[in-house]
Amino acid sequence: MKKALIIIDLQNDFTRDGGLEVPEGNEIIPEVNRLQEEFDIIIATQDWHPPNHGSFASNHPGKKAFDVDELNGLEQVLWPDHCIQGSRGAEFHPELKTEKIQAIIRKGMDPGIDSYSGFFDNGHRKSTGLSGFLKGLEIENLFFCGLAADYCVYYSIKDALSEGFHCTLFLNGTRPISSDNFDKIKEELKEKGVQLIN
Ligand code: VGL
Ligand code: ZN
Repeated sequence: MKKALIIIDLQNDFTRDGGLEVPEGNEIIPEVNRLQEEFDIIIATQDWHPPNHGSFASNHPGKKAFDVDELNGLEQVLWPDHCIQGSRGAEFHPELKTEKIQAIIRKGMDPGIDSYSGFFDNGHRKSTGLSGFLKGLEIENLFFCGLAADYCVYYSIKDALSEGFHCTLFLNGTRPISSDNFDKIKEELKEKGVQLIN
């Protein structure tokens, strides 16, 4: 069975001093680089927002970061500005090895909807094409790492399961924004048949 490594959003804004820093986010980089040695097919995602993106608290007058609001009918956590297209914060972390990355899927480009998953936007209104791309390569097993464990990694895995992929999450290769949240997510993913390994 063919396998691929999916590296989620390992970008400057999710690491130390970034716009939406994930605690200990930097610690996974050597591990993700090491994991890449075990894979022939490696895909990465990039959160890639326009400055007027509707997930930014700065675009909701009177609201602040981490408030919950609504965006075109969907509940939306409001984030600090992050991963603005073409900015340094949106670049992959400079210590991430990128030579073997075969395809980069950018997401979150529509200002009217957020896109945590690498497969679909949060309303499942549009596909990114990632599922078809992987199926075209006859890949059945996906191995996930990257940031943040409780948002983009989690939603990517849920969509991958619904697309019929067998999924594994490298716990050493991911970190959450909220560890309480991630404890619940780990239980849910285990029940859904995801392998959690170190
Ligand atoms: C992410 C919040 C907002 C992530 C992206 O990559 O997990 N989280 N945008
Ligand atoms: Zn984002």
